[in-house]
This record gives sequence, C-alpha cells and structure tokens, in this order.
Amino acid sequence: MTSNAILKQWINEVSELTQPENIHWCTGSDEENRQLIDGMLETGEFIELNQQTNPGCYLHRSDPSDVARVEHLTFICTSKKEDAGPNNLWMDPDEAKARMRDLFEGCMQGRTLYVIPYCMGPIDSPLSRCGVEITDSPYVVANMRLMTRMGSDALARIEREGMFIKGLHSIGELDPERRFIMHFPEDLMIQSFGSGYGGNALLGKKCHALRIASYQARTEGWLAEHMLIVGIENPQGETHYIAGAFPSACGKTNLAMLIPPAEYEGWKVWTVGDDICWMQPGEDGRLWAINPEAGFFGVAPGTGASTNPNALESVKSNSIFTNVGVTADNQPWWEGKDDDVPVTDWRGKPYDPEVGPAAHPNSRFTVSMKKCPSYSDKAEAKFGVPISAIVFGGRRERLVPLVMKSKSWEHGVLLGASMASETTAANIGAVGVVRRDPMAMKPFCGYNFADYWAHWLSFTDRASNLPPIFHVNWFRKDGEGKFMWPGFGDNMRVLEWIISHIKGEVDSTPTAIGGMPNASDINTSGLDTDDATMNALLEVDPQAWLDESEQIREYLEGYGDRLPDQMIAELDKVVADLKT
Ligand code: OXD
Ligand code: MN
Repeated sequence: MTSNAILKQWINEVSELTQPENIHWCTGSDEENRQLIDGMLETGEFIELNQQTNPGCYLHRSDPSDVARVEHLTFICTSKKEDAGPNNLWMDPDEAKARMRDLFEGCMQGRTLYVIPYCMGPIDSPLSRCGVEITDSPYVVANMRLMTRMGSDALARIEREGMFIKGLHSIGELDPERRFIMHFPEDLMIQSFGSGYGGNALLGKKCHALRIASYQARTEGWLAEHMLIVGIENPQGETHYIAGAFPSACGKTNLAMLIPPAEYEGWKVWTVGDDICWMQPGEDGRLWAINPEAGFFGVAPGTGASTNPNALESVKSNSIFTNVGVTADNQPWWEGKDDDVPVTDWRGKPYDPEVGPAAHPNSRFTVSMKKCPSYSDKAEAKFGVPISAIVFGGRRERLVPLVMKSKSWEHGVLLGASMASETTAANIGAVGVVRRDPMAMKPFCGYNFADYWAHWLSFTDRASNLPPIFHVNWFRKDGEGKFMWPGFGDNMRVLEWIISHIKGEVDSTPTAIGGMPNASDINTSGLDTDDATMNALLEVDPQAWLDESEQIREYLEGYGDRLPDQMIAELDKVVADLKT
C-alpha cells in the first residue's frame, strides 16, 4: 500500500469501479517478475522461446486486431476544444469520462488489478516525472518493468513529492469497437481501454512521456519531444550529444545505436535514448536532455546484422518479443534478421510467404537499455546531457536534401513544423501516404500545435545558448526508385559533418531553404556513392521548393489565428529568397 492519500483513494475508487479479484502493488523485484512470467506462461500470454539460445526471452502474440497505435481512437480531452487543436481528436472531458466509466465498470472481474508506480527518467533527476499505471495486464507490467524505472523506488519518490500522473488501463475485451485512448491533460490523467498494444497500453511511453508531458512542459517551460539522444565521441575523446526527431518507424532506434563505418576508427557512438527526449535549459544556457525511458520498444523487422547489430545483440536475452515469427528451434525471427527460415508466423500459424510476412511489420522487441553494447551511462545522469544539435528528419523520396542547417532558431522551428513523411506501419492505416508530421509529434502533441510552435519559439527568451537545428533526409530515391544514400551506419558521415560545422571546421553555403554543405565536406571514402549522386542529394530546386512552400503555408494556415505570426514571417522570407 502507500502513505499517499490521493493515490490510496484513487486505487479504492478504481477498484470499486472495476471490481478486480485481487490488487497487486508492483515492487519491480526479480521474484515478482518471475511470478508474473510463470503466470503468463500458464495462461498462454507468454510463450517460452529457446532458453539455450535466448535466455529469458518470451513471445507474446497480441490479438490480430490489436497490433498498432490507434490514432483514430486517441483523444485529447481539454475543457476547450481549441486547446487540443486541429492536430488532435478532441472530446469533451465530461463526456469522455462518462464513456470511459461505462467501459471500465466491472471490467476487472476475475482479474488482478496491478498498481505500477513508475518514474520517467533517472530516479534522482529533477527533470524526471512519476506516474502510476493501473492495469489488468501482466504483459503491460512486464513491459513497464523494462521500459521505466518501476516499483518501490518510484513509489518512494511519489510519496516524497506527492506528484504523479494517473493512468488507468484495461485490456477490456480487446474489442476494436470498445477501444479508446483518452488523455485529460488538465487533470494529468490518462484512461486507456480495449487495447494491449504497447503505444496504447504502456502508458508511460506515448501517453505520459509525450502527450501529457508535452502539455506539462509547456506550462513549466521545458520540452517533451519524440527524439532519440545519441552521443558521438571523436578519437580525441570529445563527445557531442545530438537529439533527433524522426517519425515512428523511420530509424530512430538504428540511428541511436549506429556502428560507424570502418573509416571511422577511434569514433564511438553512445546511446542515451531511442524515442523520447525531455529537455530544459540549464544554468549555462544550453539545453540539457534526459531520456525518460529505461528500455527500447523497437520495431523488429529490418533489425539485422548490417542495419543494427547493437539492437540484435541487446535482444539476445531477457527480452519480450511481440508478434514476431518463430524458427524450427524456437528462436524469435523477423524479416531482415538473418537467413533462418521461420516455421510459424506472428499469428501462430504455419509460415507461408504467400499469406504474408512471418513477423507483423510493427512487431516489437522490448529490452532494457542497459543491454545495449552502445548504452551510455549518461542515461542515468541526474541533470542529463548537454545537446549540441537538434536534427529533424522526415521520410521523403524527393525534394528534401540529405542535410541542411537552419538559418536561425526560428527558421529551425519552421523546418520542424514543416516536416513531412510517408506513413509507416506504426499506426493502423494506409502506409506510404505523405502527411505533415511536425517535429515527428503529430500523433503525440498533447495540445494545439500552434501553441506548441509558440512554445518552441519562446526558447530564444528561455535559453541563451540554444543548439543549432538541422534537417536531414536519409530516404531520397532516384528515378529508378532506389535509395540514393546508404543510410544506417553511414549516417555517421552526416552526423560528423554536423559536428564539424558546429565546431566551425566546415562551412555551409547559404540558400533560401537553409545552409547547404559543400559535397566534398561529407566524408564518402569507402562508399560507392558518386559525386553526381552527392550533388543531387544536396541540390536545391527553387521551383519545387516554391510549390512545397505553398503546401507548407496551406498546412500552417489551417491553425488559424493561433498560429504565431513568426511562422509565416519565416516562411515569407524563404519564399522571397527562392524568388530571387
Ligand atoms: C513508437 C512509435 O512505438 O512512435 O515509438 O510508434
Ligand atoms: Mn516513437
């Protein structure tokens, strides 16, 4: 139990409403974890994988209708609709609470109600924030244990500070018709019903660390972002930390743990985080960042020895796999892993390539960050790491160059707000459609984007030494539909250019859309990318950018009166420069 009266009362109210058979307060201990795993092996929620080759690894098969986030069922419930903005679905908080009450009524009968106290961020960090998730899913508990600092230490902090986000979750009947993910930012509360999928059910992740935290961050003067944090150490032992926003399933995990190409002897890459970054100005005027998470919930397909060997190494033991295939000797398998042949697909059916992939395209691994060979112990640093550069990147086949530098913080905010990407399998819906995804936060910003951009712009008054902002695009294709840039570990070459630029060692050429590198300053030794391709990757086509600018203008104007004037002023400058 707990000494916190608010928590005690809330647990009582929820148990009266949901009527569980038992209540279990999670401590996070190994013994508790073992018992949960044993219970799930009995019910079939967990399937034991080969314990010789993959000790401590288990497979979970989710309901086939429950394999991704559900943006069309995800709501921001603020008292005023305008506060949620055109970027969110909105529901009146009273109506949402009434609907959720009906769904939650009696839903835990015969089940155990787990109380999960958790801390997002290092347990002793002033930048961290705590929450309590109530759930009836032991799968959620096992995942939260890997993804957050969960259990007794978190409860102790909550009791000391008296502050926590309330998250209520039930898998319900896993009925897509009875599924909602509701956020009540004004009450610092989340309610999620009817889904067991990570982004909908592990409430510490998208619901708390992005949607609720972004709202809190605005009120308190910090930033909660959908960004990886990576440290790049040069052979002289100097490390620069870069925060990078990329839409879901666009390679954040790969970039966060990349292995530099052979030409980069003496360079090291340190992983601080692969998905979420909380930043605030430090006393030195720089932005300091923590990764609120403690684990990776990574996309499995495409993770292989050539794309992400560090992730592959991380998941050899003590990992949870969701919706992957299985080989004849009971090892987890997904497309892109290796040359093994799966025998069972993600639904537990005999694998038949004619029917579909062995692993669901959004199948996942969950693993503690500490298992990663490139894990940075700075992930536990009380005040985080200082950020040297912010990088925005979309998935664009055409137009957008490999890398460019914003002209100023304000122009960088415009670059972030203009981000667009082709959709991926991380959300239910069509794949490959271009949509605007400002700062990669479209599904995750807990309030009106217009106010969010105003908040970003306000940082010129909050911090005296803001990091420069860059935009990258790893996904350009040529006329034959082939990727023009090798990506993965070779993205190091672009990060090196960014760092050299910050240090004043290389210049960029000012253009209407931003500072462009000289192609020869990007190290391509050992690559078969020729000069013509490099030039094409860095080319600026004014007419195409004028068309793009008009689309950006139309998108931004959709935010109406609340859109900060500065955004249009920045866009006008770009357009004027493009015309000359
Ligand atoms: C994720 C996502 O799971 O962005 O990280 O969907
Ligand atoms: Mn993500």
